[in-house]
Amino acid sequence: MSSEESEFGIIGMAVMGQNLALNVEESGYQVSVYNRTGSKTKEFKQQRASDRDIVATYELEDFVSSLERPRKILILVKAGDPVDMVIDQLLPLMEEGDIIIDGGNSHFQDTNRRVEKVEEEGLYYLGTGVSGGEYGALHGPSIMPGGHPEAYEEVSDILRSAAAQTPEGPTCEYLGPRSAGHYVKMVHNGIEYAVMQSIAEAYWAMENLLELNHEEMADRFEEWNRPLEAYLMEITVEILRREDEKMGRPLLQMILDTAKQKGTGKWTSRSALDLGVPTPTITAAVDARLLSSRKDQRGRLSELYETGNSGVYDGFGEDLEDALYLSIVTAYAQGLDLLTVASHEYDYSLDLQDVARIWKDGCIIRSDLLDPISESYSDSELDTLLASKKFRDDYRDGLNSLQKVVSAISKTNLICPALSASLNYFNSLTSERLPANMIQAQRDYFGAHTYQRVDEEGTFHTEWQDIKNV
Ligand code: NBP
Repeated sequence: MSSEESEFGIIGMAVMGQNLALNVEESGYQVSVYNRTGSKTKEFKQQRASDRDIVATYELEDFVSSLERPRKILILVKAGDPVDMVIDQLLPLMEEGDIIIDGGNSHFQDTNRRVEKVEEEGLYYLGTGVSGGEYGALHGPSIMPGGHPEAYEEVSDILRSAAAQTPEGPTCEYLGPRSAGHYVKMVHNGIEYAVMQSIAEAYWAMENLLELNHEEMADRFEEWNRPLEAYLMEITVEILRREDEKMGRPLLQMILDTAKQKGTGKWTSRSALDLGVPTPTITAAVDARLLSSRKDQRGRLSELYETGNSGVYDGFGEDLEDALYLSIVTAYAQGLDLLTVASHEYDYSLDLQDVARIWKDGCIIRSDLLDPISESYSDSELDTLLASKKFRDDYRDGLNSLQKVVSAISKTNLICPALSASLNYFNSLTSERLPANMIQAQRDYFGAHTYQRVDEEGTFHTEWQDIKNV
């Protein structure tokens, strides 16, 4: 063990913990590491960290006492109960002013509870979203910290040096009190779900309607991604080009069409519903994964119905690019709208310009699109991206393509739930009149819920039926 005390500690030596330990050490800090299963720590120290200033510890007491005060401990264990178990083990060993950072995908309400518990003991708790997967953790993730600002000041230099570095600064910024960081990370993941689903639908239409091969599809996505520089588009290109070594054909063809989920998309939709914020593209993406998982049922039902793929028309391919672009923009618009409302509801005081800036690099939804998004939010009055100058023009230019693509795909048995949800979201939000007058009337009819009128203030009720004669 090193004779000096470490400046930073990490608990959890799975993918994220190992890579972040190497990253923080690379930034010039001595790091102590600990994992419940000691053999993983040993293997890490002997292999990846052999020549690094990383102190491997095998007892939690040794780990804690290897750290300088105030201790700064990043937990990167499986989200849920393991985080509580680690906190319970740590608290008796730590001292006032020490800082626990939860870097996992914890639910924001769990983070609120943990902040309260840890702060009651005189310590600090920073709920901190970390995105960028394995690669980001090693080379510079997007880091979304929330919690007590004084505690953040203590760890700011370390986190900012580990984050991705952009011309506008590191992709790590203090976001707000309590669970602000984990809330932003949750919504990041919700947007991720919606962008992934939109891309999957474009791929599906290209393969089945345009009948392009995998290389041709990769070329198109690559071309479409030039102005976007979006990580999810980049990996789509690589995925389409990857061959299955065993079968000598595109690997994608050999991958089962059932998508799993860990729950962060569902959390986003659920929170949006709780706060009364429409996020239909994100919810459509969650539903699409659920539907995909019904593989057996899909197989059985597909035999009962005719299929037809007659939706293609001249110019469909060009329109598909615009449709995908608008669906991606709409995914960000919905996520940012949710953040606006959540910030107000939970007193996070989020700065959406900062949020967009720290998503610019190091995370799964990184894209050059975040530049105009961040610029749009320099207008503090902006309530939706749909109203910003830049995106208003984009919607005007591309809307017809999105309409034609959704309409064409809808004439087949192919699916486009995210593209279609984006279109309906746009149409709803830009329609001065909606058929909700009928909903009001129906509610009043069966439940005497009353309604408002267009010509008079107040609430009204109509006796729609003669109860005595029903
Ligand atoms: P995992 O989520 O796979 O968790 C494995 C780690 O949790 C191991 O170190 C394991 O220790 C530890 N652990 C468990 Br399981 N139960 C424990 C307990 N009761 N007490 C102490 N330790 C326990 O690791 P990961 O994929 O590195 O992710 C870490 C966090 O970061 C998660 O919240 C994840 O959602 C989030 N995240 C992951 C990614 C990614 O790309 N993987 C990206 C962004 C965020 P053991 O070795 O003793 O079993």
